Amino acid sequence: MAHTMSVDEHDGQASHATIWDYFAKVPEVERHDNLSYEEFYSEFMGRSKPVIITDATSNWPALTKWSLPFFRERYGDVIVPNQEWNNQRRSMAEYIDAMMISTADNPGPYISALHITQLFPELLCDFHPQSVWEPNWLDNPSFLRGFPADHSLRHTSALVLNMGGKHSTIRDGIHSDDFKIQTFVTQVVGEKEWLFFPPNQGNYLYPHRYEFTSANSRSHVPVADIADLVEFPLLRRATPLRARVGAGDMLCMPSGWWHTTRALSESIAVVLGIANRYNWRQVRRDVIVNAFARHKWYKAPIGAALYAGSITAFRLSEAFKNRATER
Ligand SMILES: O=C(O)CCC(=O)C(=O)O
Ligand SMILES: [Fe+2]
Repeated sequence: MAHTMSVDEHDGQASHATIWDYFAKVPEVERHDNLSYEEFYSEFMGRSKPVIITDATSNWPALTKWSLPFFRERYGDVIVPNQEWNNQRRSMAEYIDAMMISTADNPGPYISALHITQLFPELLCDFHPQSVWEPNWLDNPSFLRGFPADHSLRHTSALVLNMGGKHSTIRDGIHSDDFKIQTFVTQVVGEKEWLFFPPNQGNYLYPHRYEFTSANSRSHVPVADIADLVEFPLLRRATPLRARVGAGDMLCMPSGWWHTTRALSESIAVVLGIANRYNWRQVRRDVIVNAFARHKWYKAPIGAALYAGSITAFRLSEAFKNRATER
């Protein structure tokens, strides 16, 4: 794929307000239909290439049923967990009202990781699980058996909803998903833009070092205002991809890709993160780094070794059980 931008092209332009302006002309993520399971994994996930699948959702009832008003009417009283707005917990009605009046100058909230099974179980009937979502080792009871029940990796694989109003953006800014999962983000309502940076370009993105949730997975680069590139000179070396997704598109993100998003209209998406043989090495490495970061120094090597051993044993037993199908 041709890379389009040089440092000089950037330098020739006036000051750049947002990261979207700065990387306005970069290659697009490929769009495909009619991919077999094997093609999908060998050509894309297995080669660390993001892709948009355009024919995954043709018979999803959600596509004609869901909207922000639909959620406000059905679930307005639900208190939205795990996010805060002015240090308070708010209801779906309050969030959605603010999303409906979101503007470019005054963007409304963007909420993510709303657990579908816990909050909106009826909606599980409105979409259809995809064959490429399997196998998901994070759901396998033998995965990390014997380790803490509240290990955050166990919550990482749930089906969740992300939603926001026009002009809103994901709060985390540029990040890569925790534990190096592979992520499927199916756009159900509205249009959204994505910016993607390959896993090995993390150092151009000024990552936070050793956070406890996941190693190095958040960037210090301020998405909304990068006019002051003096502070982030390495960003000039990054070679991102862009994508624009609409209702029905399933975006498939391989392990470790850095990304950020912005909603071009009101936006609702179904998100699932998984682990399987295509990303297990990255997941294992991340779990080990985390175990080191979490434990006191004298316990860290033992904790990390136990995790490493457990995941390796799990991998071997899966390989043995599935030796005929290679899944
Ligand atoms: O805007 C989106 O739905 C993507 C959000 C995202 O990157 C995430 O939830 O990790
Ligand atoms: Fe993400």
